[in-house]
Amino acid sequence: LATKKKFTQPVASLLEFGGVKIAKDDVVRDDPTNNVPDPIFSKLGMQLHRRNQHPIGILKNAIYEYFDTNYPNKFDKFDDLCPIVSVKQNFDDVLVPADHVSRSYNDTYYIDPQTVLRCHTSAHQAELLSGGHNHFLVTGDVYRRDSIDSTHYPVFHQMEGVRVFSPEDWEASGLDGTAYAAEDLKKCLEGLARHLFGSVEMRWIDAYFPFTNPSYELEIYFKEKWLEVLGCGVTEQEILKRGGRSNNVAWAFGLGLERLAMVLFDIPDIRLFWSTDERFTSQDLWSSVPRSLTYSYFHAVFPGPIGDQIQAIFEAKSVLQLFYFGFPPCYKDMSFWINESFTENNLCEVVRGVAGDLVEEVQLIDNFTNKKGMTSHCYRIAYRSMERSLTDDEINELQWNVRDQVEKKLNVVLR
Ligand code: FA5
Ligand code: MG
Repeated sequence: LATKKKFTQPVASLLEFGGVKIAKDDVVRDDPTNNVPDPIFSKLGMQLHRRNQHPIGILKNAIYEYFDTNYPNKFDKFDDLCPIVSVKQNFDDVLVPADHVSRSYNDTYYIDPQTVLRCHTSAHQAELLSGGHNHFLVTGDVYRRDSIDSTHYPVFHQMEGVRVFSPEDWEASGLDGTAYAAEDLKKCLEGLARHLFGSVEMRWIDAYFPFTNPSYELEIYFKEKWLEVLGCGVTEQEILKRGGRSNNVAWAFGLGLERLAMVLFDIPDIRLFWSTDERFTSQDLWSSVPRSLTYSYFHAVFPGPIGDQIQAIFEAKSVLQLFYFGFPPCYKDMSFWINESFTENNLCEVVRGVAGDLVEEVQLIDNFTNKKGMTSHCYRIAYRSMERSLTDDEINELQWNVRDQVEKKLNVVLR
């Protein structure tokens, strides 16, 4: 990458990462093989999961604690593996088929045709297995082109866990290796959920991943909805075989750390993890938040009348909503005729490029095809600052710019 000829900009626009250098999109904008925009580029290296006072770092440590207690000295931990990986690591090594949608430029950020921002921590499974690791946890930032709402963000954090078993582990149980691993996996993750939440309503859903079989997802009941928090399963034998473990069986999981932290700390919107507002980044707020929030905690942090006020709100809902929902959302609709190449992920990228974290949600609210076969979409964009009230002028200008950029970049016809 460092030698890529277009990367001849001043050092400030280059990012060096574990010996790998990459350039900002604005200096390689003429490179159609690079679809990493500036707002995403600027997240590289932030490593929220390595900040001990940040909710993501606190959660990582709480999960480590669970594994250290239940499996002393067993799991090797990695939290600074480079998020820039090869297509081979991200997809081929975990048996993602050549025609799988997740490989598309619509779903994944490419630095060049062979290099991506990892879209999951599973990208490191194969190399760690080949490196001789049998029990490991990998935590890192992962990147996906995705839709926009309160539980999806284009950069988020995952923790991967892998455990390899030997025949002696399952032979005594009377189960075959796969059934044994599946049972152990569910027990491990249910134990983790209890460690983090005490009691919480959860359910297992059958799922599909190219790298595990059987596969499951775990959902947790949060804000009147089931929220998917992790994927997992029994590792495909082919992966173990390539890693020199033909006689073994393994399980693997990938946790969405933001999703778990949202439930744990009652965080209403995923953008809050990136807030630089002191009220969110203050050590006091997070470092000693008890596992299950209590109003007395907030009373201690905010003494006096404000504590009373917060207590009242907290009794009704979460204290974070005091900040967050204190500011009103503003909705703007836009309709346009789409073309064949239109995708919602592309739209979301354009909207985020203009409005950044001021965009809360992009939602398709109307979709029809006329007699001539032209299809129109109407999207409703919710704008809301987490830190202040937006003015009408400000929102109108954002929407104006969004319309302009959508028209130019997506070649759609506004209605
Ligand atoms: C995976 O990424 C698999 N690699 C997980 C896995 C690992 C399965 C090992 C089997 C074995 P999935 O795409 O479902 O799976 O993502 C895993 C979790 O990441 C989800 O359950 C969710 O909690 C979280 N997640 C996914 N997309 C987003 C997003 N845009 N924003 C925030 N969290 C997300
Ligand atoms: Mg999933």
